[in-house]
Amino acid sequence: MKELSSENDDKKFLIVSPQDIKSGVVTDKYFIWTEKILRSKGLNPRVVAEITAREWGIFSGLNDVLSLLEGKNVDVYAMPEGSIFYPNEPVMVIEGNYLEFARLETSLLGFICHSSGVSRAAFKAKFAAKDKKVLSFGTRRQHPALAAMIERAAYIGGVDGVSNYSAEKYLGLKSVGTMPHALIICFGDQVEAWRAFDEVVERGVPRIMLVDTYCDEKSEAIMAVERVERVDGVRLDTPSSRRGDIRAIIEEIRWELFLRGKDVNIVLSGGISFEDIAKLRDVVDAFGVGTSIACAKPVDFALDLVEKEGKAVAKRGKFGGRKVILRDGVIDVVVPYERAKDESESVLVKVIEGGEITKDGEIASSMEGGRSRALRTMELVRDFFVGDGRCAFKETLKGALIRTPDDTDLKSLL
Ligand code: PCP
Repeated sequence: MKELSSENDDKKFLIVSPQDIKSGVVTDKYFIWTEKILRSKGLNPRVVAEITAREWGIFSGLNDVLSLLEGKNVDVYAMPEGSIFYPNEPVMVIEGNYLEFARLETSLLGFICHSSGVSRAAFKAKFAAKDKKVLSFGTRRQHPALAAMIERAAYIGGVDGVSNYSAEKYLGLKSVGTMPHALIICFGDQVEAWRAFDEVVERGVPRIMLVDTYCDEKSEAIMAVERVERVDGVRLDTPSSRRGDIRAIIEEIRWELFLRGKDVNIVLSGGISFEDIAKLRDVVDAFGVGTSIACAKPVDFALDLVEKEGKAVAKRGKFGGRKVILRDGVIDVVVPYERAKDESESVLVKVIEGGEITKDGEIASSMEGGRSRALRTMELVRDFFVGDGRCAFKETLKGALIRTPDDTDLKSLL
């Protein structure tokens, strides 16, 4: 089969090629049969497809969807990246003849399910950390071909820094980090390793010394500040691998450093959960988070046909007809397209017109724009929970869907 041959066949890694994604080789077999059946019966209806999830999240991955759908004869509307979305709200709408995009559904959903899942996790981590820093340390937990995608999604979700070096090349983001245990073991002496780091690494990089390789975290933290010329912080990588009360250990370390007049930062990493962040943010300055962000549960987006030849349709369990989302801060009202007074107010913007990416599409898929949007949303969600949660939509149409941060699981991380 010609379409299944790949230019990656002679490469060392099992990674599907961008061309195979774009052309729809990366699809589920049932779409191949669907295409064959519809073509043989001369069916190719004009449809409106909506992409919705049953859960809330932070939307990202639009950049790759635009690359996927560019050149297809469709119009696409989408939420800008970094937007919060709630259950049953369309994050994207595709209008066109079904066969134009049918077999791309698998890759399209894959792009946004994974990326938005990572963005949501990063958002939760940063929401829990408040003014303390969150660093994405988890690309080693996933396939390396996904490293830049994961760091981009984490950055959009609100992390303060990403550790994968490829982010510099692929995203233009400066990568961050501390030091591995392997460096200390290579020296066989933690003080020598710390001093070497201080001597060799560029001056602009914070000196965060890893203090749990050979001895107790407190002894090594004291050793670091007393024996190394410049120390900006210490990293404890042990909360999940050691018994004991990590909060008590951190408080002891802070006291000892305070006693010595060394006001250095505490960085905590190793199996950190969102709940750990919320509980420890008062004694920790930065959290290095791996699995909880990089291996986040994907969002359960589905693509459904909601209109066929101009008529509202829906399968069981879905809301039929094209919709408009009206947003006030972080409170949404979803109304039928025909009932919306002013379409321009919709959260969904036209990102592709007749196969061409629009100016709005470029803006909506900007990484920095997405991150600013998510960070602004974080503050609005916080205000919603500490305020009266008032809905400014005074008159909503009967039957409209109203969604607020109460539809998320963020309250427990306040
Ligand atoms: C890595 C790093 C972070 C870990 C991964 C974050 O640890 O030090 O603490 O991932 P997690 O949240 O999934 O635990 P190691 O692989 O132990 O590497 P090293 O010893 O070099 O720090």
